[in-house]
This record gives sequence, structure tokens and C-alpha cells, in this order.
Amino acid sequence: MIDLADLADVGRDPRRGGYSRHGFDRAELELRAWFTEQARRRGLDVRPDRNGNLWAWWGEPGPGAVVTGSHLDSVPGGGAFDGPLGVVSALQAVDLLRARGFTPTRPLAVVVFVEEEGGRFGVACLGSRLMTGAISAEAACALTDADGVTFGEAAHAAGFDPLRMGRDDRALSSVGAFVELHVEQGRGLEVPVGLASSILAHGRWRLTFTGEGNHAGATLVEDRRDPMLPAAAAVLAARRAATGGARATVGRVVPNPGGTNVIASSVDVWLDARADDEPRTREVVEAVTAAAREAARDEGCEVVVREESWGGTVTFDAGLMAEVRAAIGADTPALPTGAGHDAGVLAAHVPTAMLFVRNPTGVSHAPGEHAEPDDCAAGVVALATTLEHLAR
Ligand code: HGY
Ligand code: MN
Ligand code: MN
Ligand code: MN
Repeated sequence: MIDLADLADVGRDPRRGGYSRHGFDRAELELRAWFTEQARRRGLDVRPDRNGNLWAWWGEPGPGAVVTGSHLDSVPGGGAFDGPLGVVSALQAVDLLRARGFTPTRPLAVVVFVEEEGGRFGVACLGSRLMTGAISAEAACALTDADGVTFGEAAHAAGFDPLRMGRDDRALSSVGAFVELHVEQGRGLEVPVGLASSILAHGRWRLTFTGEGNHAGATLVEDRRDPMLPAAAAVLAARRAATGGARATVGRVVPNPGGTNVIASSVDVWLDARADDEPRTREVVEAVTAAAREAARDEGCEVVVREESWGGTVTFDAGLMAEVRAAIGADTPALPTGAGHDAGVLAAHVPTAMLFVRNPTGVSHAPGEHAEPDDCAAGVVALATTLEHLAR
């Protein structure tokens, strides 16, 4: 019987704590190889798609397939459950269905999407966005990591042809229903398993502040054009703008050159903004960028604001949610989430639902992320019962 603990040593990040496993890096490639081997052991036919996503088929691929799965990559220093819990639970659900003597009458597949967190190339849900055409192959393949390696180069090194990437109608049209199991990110669940009702609108913006690099000791304050000042103003403005349920986060600030005794010549700041809908999200971003521009002007600096990704509010398929409740219990609670998912990308194209497994800490995207073994087991039973109900 496989267990999430089997992956406990892959991509550990002692410097940050937690795990760092990113699109096509060594850790994620190791996890993909592990998944492929486990799927094949279960008689599943593993067929990567043109965008680097892995599909493990129970039965011939074909239209109307019941699909489950998630991702194996993490944020930098992330928890053990976000992503891998959905993939491991899917394989365990196949074991359970086999043990029940179940044979699907519709094709059934377990999918692993690549670079869901955008932890290496900066855009979340890259594999599912490529598949649905939400991002062009050209834009995706040009994305670079901290070392200047492009997604196209990393995908090519992993055996994929960047020239073949892009919207995949064949893969999309094969999906009759997609159900992603995921660790809850927050503490809304009072029972082991719940459903997701909706996902907040969510975008990422990069603000580049440019001033004048200089010596930290020799430069008088009145002679400075220090981009770190407007960068700091942007960070504080994000918190001020995040009212009424909106969220605005600056989790990444990169000064250039980044010397302790050096006034930075430029600073990059990434803003993650989320709210109930697009107008409110853009209002938050506008407030942050207005404060950033004013602070830049006061310090004699320039600022350029670039939108790096955008995803509107997601509402999951009521019909499919009703089917899931018919399978696992009419009283299964549904809760909104502020976290984005590949299911959120697919929801615009195919009937999609999400199962959440309770997280007693409520923490996610950090080592404290957790789900109790009994709740994980309840998640597997709920997923298996859902798949049986949909594919019988
Ligand atoms: O950022 C998110 O919400 C997701 O975990 N990619
Ligand atoms: Mn995540
Ligand atoms: Mn996730
Ligand atoms: Mn010196």
C-alpha cells in the first residue's frame, strides 16, 4: 500500500524547511518517475501529454473519461500534502476500487499536472493552463527560472517538444468529469472530507523599481535614489488594500545586486492579489500600484508594473457536486477557498469538482501543513466511492 510518507525524502529543503519541488527540476522529475512506476504497477497506461502533464489510464483513453489527480510540485519550502496528497490518494483509490472488484465502464485516468505552483517559472497552473490554452506555448516556454533557464528548455530536457506544446483539444475532450482531491488550505472543515464551492479571483503582478546603485556608506541620504523605499511602500500598501475579504501578499522581494553594503539599483516585488471578483481584485492592485508610483516619485525612482497571470472567480459544477454528494453523503459540506488549483483552470472547460481533506493546522504553503492519517484514509474512501459512482 503506498503512502505519502514514501515521498518524505524527495525534495526536502533543509535551508527553508519543508519541500522545494518545482516544474521539471530534479525533485519533481524523481516524483514523476515514482508516480509512473506506481501507476504501471497498477496496470495503468501512463501517457504524458504534449504539455508535460502525466495521464495514467485505466482502460482505453477516450471521451467521457472520469479523471482525478493533482500536482507533485510545491512552493519553495512548502508542505508535504499540497499536491501529492491528491496524487497518492488517487492511486490508493484505484487500489480500493480494484479490491472491491470494480471495473469502470468509462475510461478512468489519474493526471499529474506540471508546475501547478509556479514555484520555478512564476505562473501557477502552467500545465493545465497550457492544456486549456489559458496561456500560449510561446509565452509559457519563454518563462525563465532564477537561473535564466526557460520552461521550454526544462521541458525539452525532460523529453517534451516545446514546438508541440499548447492547447490540447484531444486531452480536453477526453475529460467527462474531473475531481481533484486536495488538502484543505485553511480551517473551515469540521468533518474529515468536504467539497469546494468556489475559488477566489487571483492574479500575480511584478513591480520593478529602478533607482541608482551606490555605496551604502559613502552616499549621503539626500543624494540617494533607493528603490528599496518604494518597494517597502508597496509591501505596506498591499496590507492596507486587503480589506473586506480581499487578500494581497508580497512574498517575494528581490533586490539587485543584493549586497548588504550596496544601495540597490533595482528591486523586483511580486504581488499576489485575490478577492471575490475581478473588479475588487483590480481595485486592490490599483491601490497598491498608486502607492508604489507615489513613493517611487518621492524617491526619484521609476516603477514598471507587469501583470504576470490572471484567473477569474471559479464556481464548481453544481451537477457534479450533487453527484459527488449522492456518492459520499448528501450532508458533505462545501466551502469556498482562496487557493488556486488546476481544477480551477479546468472548471471553465469540463465539469469539475474538488474534495478537501481536513487540515487541523489550517496552515498551507509551509512545513506546518498537515492532515491526520484517518482523515487522509477517509479522503481515499470518498474519492474511490466518487470515482465508482461516476465511472460505473
Ligand atoms: O497559489 C495558489 O493558490 C495555488 O496553491 N497555486
Ligand atoms: Mn498550493
Ligand atoms: Mn495545490
Ligand atoms: Mn568597498
